[in-house]
Amino acid sequence: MSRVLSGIQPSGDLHLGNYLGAIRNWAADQDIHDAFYCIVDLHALTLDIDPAELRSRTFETALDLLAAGLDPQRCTLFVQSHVTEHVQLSWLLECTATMGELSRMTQFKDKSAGKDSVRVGLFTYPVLQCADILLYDAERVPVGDDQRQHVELAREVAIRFNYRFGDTLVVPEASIPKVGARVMDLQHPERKMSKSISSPLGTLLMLEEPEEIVRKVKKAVTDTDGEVRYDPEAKPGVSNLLELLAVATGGTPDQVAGSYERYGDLKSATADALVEMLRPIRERRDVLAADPGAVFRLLALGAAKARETASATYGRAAEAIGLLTPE
Ligand code: AQP
Repeated sequence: MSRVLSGIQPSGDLHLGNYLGAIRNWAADQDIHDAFYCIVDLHALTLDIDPAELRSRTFETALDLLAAGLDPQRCTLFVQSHVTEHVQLSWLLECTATMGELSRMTQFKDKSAGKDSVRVGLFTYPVLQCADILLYDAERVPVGDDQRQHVELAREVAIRFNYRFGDTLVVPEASIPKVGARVMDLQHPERKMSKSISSPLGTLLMLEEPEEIVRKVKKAVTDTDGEVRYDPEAKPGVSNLLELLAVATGGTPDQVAGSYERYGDLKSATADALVEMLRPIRERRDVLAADPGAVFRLLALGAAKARETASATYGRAAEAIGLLTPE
């Protein structure tokens, strides 16, 4: 089985973009790949986060992932900071990456735009992400479209490391879903739905109450031409709804577009389909939340399992780059 690795930041409540762009595919991959999934708490430190809040969000994210179908019997689920090799390998890779490469990262440009002071971690976190991926010899990285450039960086870093220090790191490839790869904000359909950008009415949470799903979808921004047609460029709002309905019902956006003539009907059908898709996740989440000790135990087992692979890869990389191997 080929190895897959992906991660998610505990930077807020998980939303539909996280679920459709990533987590749903992670759950499907568990049975056909050797899957490693990681809650990347170190990445969340690049944002303004309160310590107590970060701790509780990390735990809540674990609960959410389990509720969304990740099963520690079939995958390795762990918290990034529990496996110290992430930071160790990241430093080795930072010493091979260039300022030019990191300055080109569009997420860095977006997140630093207009700020007087920008943290070093915000600039270098794409290298930590390279370490996350490369530590596990991952061949595939299932992510949403926004992460394409970061996975490309991991490829370049691995290729260059292998060229300079000998064959050490597995070169990964991004795996991006055909539909749902970029779920857009319902109020600002020109930008992606995101945890860290506040847009309460534009963001549909994975654990959203059914009435809220209906309310938010009803208020979603569309356009004035009144035609139900899939055209993300000209009709971003309507196309976003068509994508959501398509993933929730298993069709394509063009196919589902043919069944509706009015925006109101499209919105009702989309809201109903999303309520049904998310219902089992909410129900499982309630059951899991009743036994927090079990979740901590699963995370400890996951970290121990992850460490086996991570320490072997780090050892290989440290030796290749010329660090003295301890006796
Ligand atoms: N809108 C989206 N559509 C499809 N996939 C998405 N992902 C994120 N947003 C969308 C995918 O979810 C996984 C986890 O990414 P993340 O933790 O970076 O999620 P986020 O919601 O983007 O969180 P933040 O804190 O708001 O992060 P940034 O600052 O990156 O925007 C990834 O596979 C991602 O592709």
